[in-house]
Amino acid sequence: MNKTVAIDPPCAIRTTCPYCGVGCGVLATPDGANGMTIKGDPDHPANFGRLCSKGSALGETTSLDDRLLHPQVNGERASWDSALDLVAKKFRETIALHGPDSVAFYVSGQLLSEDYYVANKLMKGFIGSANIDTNSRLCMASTVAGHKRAFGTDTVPGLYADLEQADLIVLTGSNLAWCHPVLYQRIVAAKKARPQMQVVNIDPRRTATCDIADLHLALAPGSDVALFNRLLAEIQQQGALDAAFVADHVDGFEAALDAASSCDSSITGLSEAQIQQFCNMWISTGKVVTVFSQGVNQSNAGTDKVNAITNCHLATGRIGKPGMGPFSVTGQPNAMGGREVGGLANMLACHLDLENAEHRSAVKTFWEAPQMPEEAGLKAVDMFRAVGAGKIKALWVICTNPAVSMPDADAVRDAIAGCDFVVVSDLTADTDTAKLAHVILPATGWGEKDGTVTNSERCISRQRAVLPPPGEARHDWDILADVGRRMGFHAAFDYQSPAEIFREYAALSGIAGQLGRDFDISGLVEMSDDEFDNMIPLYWPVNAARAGGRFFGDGRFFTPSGRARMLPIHFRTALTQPTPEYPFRLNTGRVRDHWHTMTRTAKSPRLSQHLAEPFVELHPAEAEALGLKPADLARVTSPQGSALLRVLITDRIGRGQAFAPMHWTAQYASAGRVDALVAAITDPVSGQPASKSAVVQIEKYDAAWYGFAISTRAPDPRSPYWASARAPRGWRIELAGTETPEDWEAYARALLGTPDAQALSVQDPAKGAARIALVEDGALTGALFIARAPVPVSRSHLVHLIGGAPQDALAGRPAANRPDPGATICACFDVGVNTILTAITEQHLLSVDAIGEALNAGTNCGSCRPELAALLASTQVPAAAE
Ligand SMILES: Nc1nc2c(c(=O)[nH]1)N[C@H]1C(S)=C(S)[C@@H](COP(=O)(O)OP(=O)(O)OC[C@H]3O[C@@H](n4cnc5c(=O)[nH]c(N)nc54)[C@H](O)[C@@H]3O)O[C@H]1N2
Ligand SMILES: Nc1nc2c(c(=O)[nH]1)N[C@H]1C(S)=C(S)[C@@H](COP(=O)(O)OP(=O)(O)OC[C@H]3O[C@@H](n4cnc5c(=O)[nH]c(N)nc54)[C@H](O)[C@@H]3O)O[C@H]1N2
Ligand code: SF4
Ligand SMILES: [Mo]
Repeated sequence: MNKTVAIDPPCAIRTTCPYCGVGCGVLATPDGANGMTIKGDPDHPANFGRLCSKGSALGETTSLDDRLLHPQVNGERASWDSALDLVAKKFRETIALHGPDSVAFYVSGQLLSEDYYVANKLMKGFIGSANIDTNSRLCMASTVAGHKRAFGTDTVPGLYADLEQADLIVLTGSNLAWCHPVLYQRIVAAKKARPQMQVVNIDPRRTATCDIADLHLALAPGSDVALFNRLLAEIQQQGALDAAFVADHVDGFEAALDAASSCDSSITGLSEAQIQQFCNMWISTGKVVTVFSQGVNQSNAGTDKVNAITNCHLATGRIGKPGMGPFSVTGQPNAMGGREVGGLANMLACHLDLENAEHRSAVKTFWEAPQMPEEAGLKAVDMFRAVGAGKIKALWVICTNPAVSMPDADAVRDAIAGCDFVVVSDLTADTDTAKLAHVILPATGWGEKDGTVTNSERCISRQRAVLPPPGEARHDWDILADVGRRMGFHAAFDYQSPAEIFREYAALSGIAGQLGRDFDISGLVEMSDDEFDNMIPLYWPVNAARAGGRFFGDGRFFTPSGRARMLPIHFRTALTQPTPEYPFRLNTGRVRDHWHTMTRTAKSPRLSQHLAEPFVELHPAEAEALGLKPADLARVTSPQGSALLRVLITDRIGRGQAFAPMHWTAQYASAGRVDALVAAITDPVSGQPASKSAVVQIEKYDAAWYGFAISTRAPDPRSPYWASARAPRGWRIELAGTETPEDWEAYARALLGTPDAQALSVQDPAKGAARIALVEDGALTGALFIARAPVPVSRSHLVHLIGGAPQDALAGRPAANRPDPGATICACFDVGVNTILTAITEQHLLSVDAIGEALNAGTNCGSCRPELAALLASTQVPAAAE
């Protein structure tokens, strides 16, 4: 087997980025001080050397300052023996008293496949409950269900190369530029090389991804089904049906067409001309890929949206062939691997179904399992409801932060807080979820772990250890296996290495292959430890019959009949509709430089400058009606909860809509957890929450004062509004409150932890203004700026003064002869918006490349290029209108 590769340069270690499902290869070179230098791996087939802003900044996220280095029981340091004995004892006792379904694991698409496999084996095979679900329920469940309905298996048909070979790429519910940046860059490069390639972006918001779109369809939130149903009807009417493919390989065409034809596409809010243009582009282009992500999945009709899309590809036979097919892009680095190992409560490993007796019995025999549950376990939302109701009495949360990321997050937080016994395995004890645990187990993180992940195109890559495990941290598979042994299952959990687990998994996949399943990597069963160590990225399946490639182009599907299914899809409205009390539809999602609940990206000063506080996007007309001005604060309230967010007024969003990022936690903001606002409404087929369609009211938050501070030390903010972020050599903090403190200097000292610093201050009580600089040993260790309106100082200037000379800090702006760079756009070279705008006008720059030549901006990872293009456009439109 030639599955090895030489490492070059010599001391760089080949590994895989732990963020998005693109799964980029990384060359990491340890620097000997717990950091590393990072480069894209030119030989990795996902990225060919590219990395985005998050991947490039990985070296800034491995410091140990916030890491948990030993187990903790009830807040006290504990030995591994005592902590794991306690976990095993509590789980055993709870099961003995209340049965196996009184315990649950909630795991994550960021676990490696080997970790995930062991967690599943322990719960489903040995504890005998199916109460193991994963954050992939919030992420990919609708796609899984949609794929299974259409193809009889949860399989992405295509490859990334299809995105380069397509003549039309339709992106729906995907902000690819920010969420899968390297894939986006591959499309940008392909489009440049073949300008005839066209891109359509379907998203209620005008996102950065629109930069490459020939057509942007700002459809009404939740209305994708109506658009794709119309497309199916047009496919039939315009004679674009692949009748032979449908006759030979597809069931359900007539019913699907009937449903589609009766659907009213005006629900989309798009004009007839726009709809026609879209349908004509799609129908007239053979090589079309439809890429979809959370705008599709996270909906009460998520599975239906997926099938409305697969219907169109099946009807035209445009699937599994070069340059064509439906393409679900996965979110997490191992979202796909999790689906393969059976991470969801209704799955077994290797695409086997828990509720299929033959599959269940095959796995039971293979595992020599004492018992197997016969029915699916609780899906995430129901699981936390059962925790809240006291039905689940022992819960183990691994590699995910549900107190922040689950819908109805306050209720989830309270449920966890009220649970009899909670174990959390994480890198840090500071997450909103870990703070509620009885036992916190220190896991190794990216850069320390070893194992495999599968990306969006079914490519299995290795994550490799670059650094030693810090303190007493242990690998997730090792912790799980140890608990399995302590619960009495010695032989089944006697693993010594991830390679051993991988081989067992590969062997099970061979059995799945014999049962007719597609996930079969039995060709890797014989892999030695060395071969596992040196494994190069490879595509499944890997068995005697085939290696990698596309699925379904041959018309062979994995349903009992071997034929694909088209489904009758009827438009269903969102379950919550705006009301006079809650008039706004709240959409939620991601920003370019943060990852989920920020436990890693917020450690990087570079990544923290792009968007440094939680915000809500609102249309200018809505802001005006609410009396909101730029940079005001707004109280956003839903029937579930409330948040306090900075207002970002923009016409990128439609009337009646609002958008807020999902990232902020109680660790970084006073009230920035947007999932506190999201109702726990789920798709009836997949159980995936509708995270993009909360209803909210928005009102101006009348602060008596606003503040901005910088500090070398972590701040201790107490005001009703605060948001903190890392900055070079320290922190930056936004503040606001309703009660004005009497003594701003005392306030600043308490906030910034500088009781003994020398204070320089300028105060104007009549205007409610104060500027205080705190100096220790001649260096500026803190500064606080207070005003009655949002503080008009230059943040980008001030963050660079932290720890430096205190002179001029009180001015809050650069001297008149030194321009203010403005908010960071290019994170790699720290180039601000004002610098870019000035260069564009003064140097008459006409392209993103020209900006790069002048300022370096956009020339490293390229993640900011869509924003550079938008700045160019903003300067050129008025000129053109003159
Ligand atoms: N920077 C960054 N990248 C990430 C992540 C991250 O945290 N940060 N997380 C990763 C993960 S786990 C995931 S799952 C992916 C998610 O990747 P994406 O799905 O691309 O990201 P989101 O921002 O959640 O949502 C995508 C878009 O759906 C749109 N949308 C909302 N409602 C609708 C609708 O009804 N119809 C349509 N057509 N669109 C709608 C939103 O406006 C939004 O722009 O990103 C991955 N990549
Ligand atoms: N409103 C709204 N809510 C959403 C979404 C949305 O679009 N809108 N998106 C949903 C989606 S798609 C997703 S994927 C989820 C993500 O939500 P979460 O999974 O809750 O978010 P993360 O911050 O990625 O949590 C990962 C945790 O694991 C820890 N960790 C990292 N590496 C390791 C490791 O190797 N081992 C262990 N044991 N721990 C580790 C991290 O420190 C962190 O605490 O959020 C969902 N929630
Ligand atoms: S696109 Fe960025 S975040 Fe995603 S895997 Fe590649 S480097 Fe990592
Ligand atoms: Mo996700």
